[in-house]
Amino acid sequence: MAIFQLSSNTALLLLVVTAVTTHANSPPSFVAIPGTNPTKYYNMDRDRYSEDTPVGPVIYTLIASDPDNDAIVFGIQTGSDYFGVASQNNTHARINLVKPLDYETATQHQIIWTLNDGNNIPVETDITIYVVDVNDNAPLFIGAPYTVAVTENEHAGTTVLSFNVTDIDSGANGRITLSMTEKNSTGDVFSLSQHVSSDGRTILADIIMLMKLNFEARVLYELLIVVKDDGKDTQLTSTTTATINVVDVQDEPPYWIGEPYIALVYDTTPVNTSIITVFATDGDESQKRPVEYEFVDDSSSNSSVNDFSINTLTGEIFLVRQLSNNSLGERRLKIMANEIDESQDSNDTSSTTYVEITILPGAPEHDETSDDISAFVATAITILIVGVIAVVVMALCVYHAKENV
Ligand SMILES: [Ca+2]
Ligand SMILES: [Ca+2]
Ligand SMILES: [Ca+2]
Ligand SMILES: [Ca+2]
Repeated sequence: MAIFQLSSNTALLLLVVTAVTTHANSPPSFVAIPGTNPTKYYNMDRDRYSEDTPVGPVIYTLIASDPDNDAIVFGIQTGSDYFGVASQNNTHARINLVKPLDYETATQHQIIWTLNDGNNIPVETDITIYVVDVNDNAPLFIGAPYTVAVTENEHAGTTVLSFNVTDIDSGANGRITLSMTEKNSTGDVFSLSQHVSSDGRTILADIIMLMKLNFEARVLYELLIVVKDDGKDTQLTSTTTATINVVDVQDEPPYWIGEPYIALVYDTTPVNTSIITVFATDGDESQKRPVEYEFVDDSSSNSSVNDFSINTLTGEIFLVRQLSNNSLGERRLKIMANEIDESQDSNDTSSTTYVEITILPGAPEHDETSDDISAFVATAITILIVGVIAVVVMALCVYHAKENV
């Protein structure tokens, strides 16, 4: 019994000694920010940082305390890819960014801070910080610049080009508007139709042809397209071009070069003489078909073509019959140029013109008799002049001879 009493007293004594020599050690914790309700702490929780916050400089100072005044070591268990402890002392840690924030990559970050007093298991504090968007992305034309080919026989109202424009920023920073102007505009040939997404950040745009194109009038259109976001502080724009190449189709007849065609012929002009040449060329400039020529009967005019022939390939017109006094006057020959369509995939097209031929009385033929007379007269005049001179010389000689006598 005595032994038990001693042991019991000894145990009590040991307990008292232990309580005096080893007190319980409490873990550290973040310090509350005065006047916050609900209470906030100096630990960055729910703070917001703009995505253009610079990397390096201190952005926040954590403050913690330890009931036992142990030196606190701050650490980052999660989130060290973006955040770092730049420097620290026993109660404060200065935090900076080690990588740029990017709202478009992550709108928030989880960080687990650790507070280690060296005596307790490190205290973990899980916080969230939020990234604030800035207007750091210009709107983007997907697949730009744009080039399309449009055949000139496309109907008005056809959509010739569709494209997407988008802006990856948020809110007003990503809300975009689109406009289009035509370089060297001669009127509204194209219009822009826009289908805007509900958040305003994506536009599906159609370019619609308001009128039928005409390769022979214009082969190229260039549209300047501008997109602008609605950024609060700075607005960003992007520009691109849409090139519309007009593709020729066979839709033009031949046209004549060198009109009007007027010729003079004498009724004495020899047969097979070339009178005049007509020339026509396909109006489809990029794919000219060859043309053939022919006379066309035209009862409405004095168009007797019997005296003439035309070379179907060259358009050269010849006299093929000897004219006479009865032929004098005006002739009006109607001529057609026909496109030759070797592919046979469309109808030939043609154009007509007129050649006005005036037939005059024969030009004086070369007269050898009159040439002989002219030569005779000239010779006689020459002889007469020589004779007169000889007589004058002889008279002067006689006069001088008499005076000398
Ligand atoms: Ca933007
Ligand atoms: Ca942004
Ligand atoms: Ca043609
Ligand atoms: Ca054409």
